[in-house]
Amino acid sequence: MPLDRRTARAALPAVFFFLLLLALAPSCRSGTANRTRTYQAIGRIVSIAPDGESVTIQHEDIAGYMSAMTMGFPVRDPGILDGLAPDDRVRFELTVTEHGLWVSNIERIGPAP
Ligand SMILES: [Cu+2]
Repeated sequence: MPLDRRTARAALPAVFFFLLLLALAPSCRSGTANRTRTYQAIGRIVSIAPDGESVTIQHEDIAGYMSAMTMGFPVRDPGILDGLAPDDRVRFELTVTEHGLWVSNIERIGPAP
């Protein structure tokens, strides 16, 4: 009996370590598989693809993500470009995942200066 109790006590750290792994595993998995970030940006529409599935924007610096440049962005919902035209000054939201990036929201804030 005393021997069994000592064995059980010796096993406790291993049991706690195992429980700790169990507790951490799910958060690790969701942390790597579902890493979605969004960024708010300002820019000027240069052109809109005829199919409405991409928009080229001359954007200002996007803090923590990319510096100012002119580039094309995919759009997953072409409807968000309705009513927008080249030279519109826009505020837009960029969604970035490990599978790509796209404009997830965009609104006109005035004509280009
Ligand atoms: Cu860019």
